[in-house]
Order: sequence, then structure tokens, then C-alpha cells
Amino acid sequence: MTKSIELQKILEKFGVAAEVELYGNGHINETYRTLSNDYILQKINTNIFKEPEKMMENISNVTSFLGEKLTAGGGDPNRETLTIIKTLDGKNCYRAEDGSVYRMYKFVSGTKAIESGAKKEDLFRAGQGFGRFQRLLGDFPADTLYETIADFHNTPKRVRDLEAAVSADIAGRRESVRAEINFAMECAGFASVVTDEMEKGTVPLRVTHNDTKINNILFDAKTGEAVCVIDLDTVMPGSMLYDFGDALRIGASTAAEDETNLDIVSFSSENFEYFAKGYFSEMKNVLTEKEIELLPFSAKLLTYECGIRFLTDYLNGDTYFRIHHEGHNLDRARNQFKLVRDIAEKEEELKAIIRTLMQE
Ligand code: ADP
Ligand code: GN1
Ligand code: MG
Repeated sequence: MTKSIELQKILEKFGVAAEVELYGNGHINETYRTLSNDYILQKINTNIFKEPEKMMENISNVTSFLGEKLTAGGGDPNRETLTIIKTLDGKNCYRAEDGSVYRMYKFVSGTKAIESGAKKEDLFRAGQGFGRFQRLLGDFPADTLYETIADFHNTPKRVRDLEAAVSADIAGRRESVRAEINFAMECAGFASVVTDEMEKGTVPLRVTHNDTKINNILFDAKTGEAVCVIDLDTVMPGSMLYDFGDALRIGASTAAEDETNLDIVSFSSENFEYFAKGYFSEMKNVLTEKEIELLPFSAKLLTYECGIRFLTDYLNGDTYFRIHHEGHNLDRARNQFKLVRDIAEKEEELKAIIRTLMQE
């Protein structure tokens, strides 16, 4: 069966007949849009998400909860949160005979995703958008959430995964990335800062998104306002520091995540400031002292964590993140490590920005 016929058969399960094309730049799922721009069809990556039905139940519960809050606040749930299109037999996703799993969402129209090169205004709006998302989920019953990926932001565990990949050297690439491995290990000392504070209780567990890269929030194509937080696969209990830091990883970078000219890769303190301003407009009064203190650090931690995940995947032979060319994961890792160095140099400046914003 050709891909197109195969997809038509899948679409029928959702009661939709339409032409589709590949869409978006996600690293995990396979995303299609209908040419009519009505629907998004996604093939869920079941190597990563082992129990997609349970994950979809999380997403269904979270989007229903958000929908009610948005309606109560005069918002538009059809635009401001994802809407699942169920299969004709009432399920949140369709499991084909070969085990592949598909889901469908309403296409959030009149919006754009920002992949890189975000401006400070975009960062303010992204901060508002992700902040609002967390605020609205502040009283969501966290214990009802299924953990879609265990230890997702457990950075010390990510370091151990890297060590295991280095030892196994399954793709025979270890010697070519000695410098990167050494850098990763030199930084490992700060990997446990957030998990340690969470154990102490100074950084509380909240319902968080856990994958706040800037293309996981859609902006109004005309006004530029943040409209809808998408990619809800990893909504789980976590720290707000994960969401704050991860959003800045690409949002405050002066270049794309896979830019290989590292001279043009740096961390914009101005974008950091604007993101924090937007985030504070929703969450300032909710944060603990420790969370506030660790905001600048979170950008470094999450960038480091992502860098070591790319490096680990490179060593493992590129089995996790979608790549578009040989060495893509290594390019991404080097890029993230350049940013880590830059954030480290700017950490005092970033702390001063937060102090000033706290006084406003
Ligand atoms: P991945 O897990 O692979 O990152 P995403 O769910 O983030 O998959 O989708 C990939 C891209 O598809 C997004 O960055 C966005 O550009 C686009 N997209 C996803 N869902 C929608 C939607 N409901 N409406 C419009 N665009 C969407
Ligand atoms: C993946 O799914 P996507 O492309 O929005 C990854 C994130 C990484 C990011 C790096 C489930 O995000 O954790 O930070 O790539 N998502 C998952 O760009 O692993
Ligand atoms: Mg995504």
C-alpha cells in the first residue's frame, strides 16, 4: 500500500476524507495536516510512548480541564487548547493492525509556529502562554496523570544514560566525540541541583508541560499573541523550572538548535528578560523563593540536559530523535553545549534581571 492510500484508510477511521501532507518540525511524532487545514493527523511514536492509549487519556483529561477553565474565563477552548477528534467508534486514537497508533486534533488555524530566531516580543508572549498553561493547571489532580516517560527530566539519570552509551559505544563513535563527552562530564556536577531541591521540597511538584520548546506553542498569525500550547504528550508532574528553562533553550538562542556555525550561537539575555516578564505576569505570586532563585540556572540545566540527550542518541546510533542527516544529533549537541557555556558566562547578569523584575 502506498503511504497516501494507507493514510486515507487511517483518516476514514476518524470520519475524514482529505488529502494530507507532512507538516511541522517535531523530532518525535510524524505529523500531517489536511490540505483543507482542518485537521492534524499524527502517527504517535510508539517506540517512545509505550502506552499511547493512556497518554491520550492524560491529554483528554488535561484538555477538558483547560477547556472548562477557558470557557469560564471567557476564552475560546476551540482555539486556546488542543481538541481531540475521536475515531468513529469513540476512541481517542486509532491502533492499526500493525500496531501503529494515530490521533487527530483540530488544526488551530490562523496561527504560526516559531522554529528559531524568536524576537523579544515573542518571548514575552511565550512566557505568558506557558505561564497561563501552568496557572490554569494549578489545581489539576496531578495524581491522576499517567507518567508517559519515566524520569523525563531527571538530569542525573540522563547523565547515567550518557555514561552507559559511552561504555557501550554501540555505533563506534566514541573516540570521535571525546571533547563533547569530556565537556558533558565536567558539567555533571550541577546536574542534580533541581532534583535535590525537589527532594527537599523547596522546589514543589506541579503539573507541568515538560516540553516547552518554542515551536510547541502556537502564536496568532496576525497579532502575534500566544494562542495555544500544543504537544501535550509529556504533561506530567514536574518542576516549573523544567518548563521555564526548556522554553529558553531555543527561545533565547540567537540561532537554530542545529546551527553548526557556533560563532552565531549565543544566549540572548534580553529574550530571557522578556520571557521572565511574560511568565511572571501569570505565575509570579505562585513561585517559591527557591524556584525564583533557580530561574537563570534552569536555562543552563535544561540546555545541558538536552545537549547530553542529543550526544547520547548520537552514541546510540540515532534511535530516539528524528535526524535529517548523518551527524545531526552531534551538531545539535555541540550547539547546545555552546549555549551552556554562554549561559554560564551570563548567569550573574540573568540573576540581576530576575532581581529587578521581582522588585517591579
Ligand atoms: P512532536 O512531538 O513531533 O514535536 P508536535 O505535536 O509538536 O509533534 O507537532 C509538530 C508540529 O506540528 C508543531 O510544532 C506545530 O507546528 C504543528 N502542529 C501540531 N499540532 C497542531 C495543531 N493542532 N494545529 C496547528 N499546528 C499544529
Ligand atoms: C523533542 O517533540 P519535540 O520535537 O517537541 C523532545 C524534547 C526535546 C526536543 C529537542 C518527547 O521535542 O524533550 O527537548 O525534542 N520530546 C520528547 O528539540 O522527547
Ligand atoms: Mg513538538
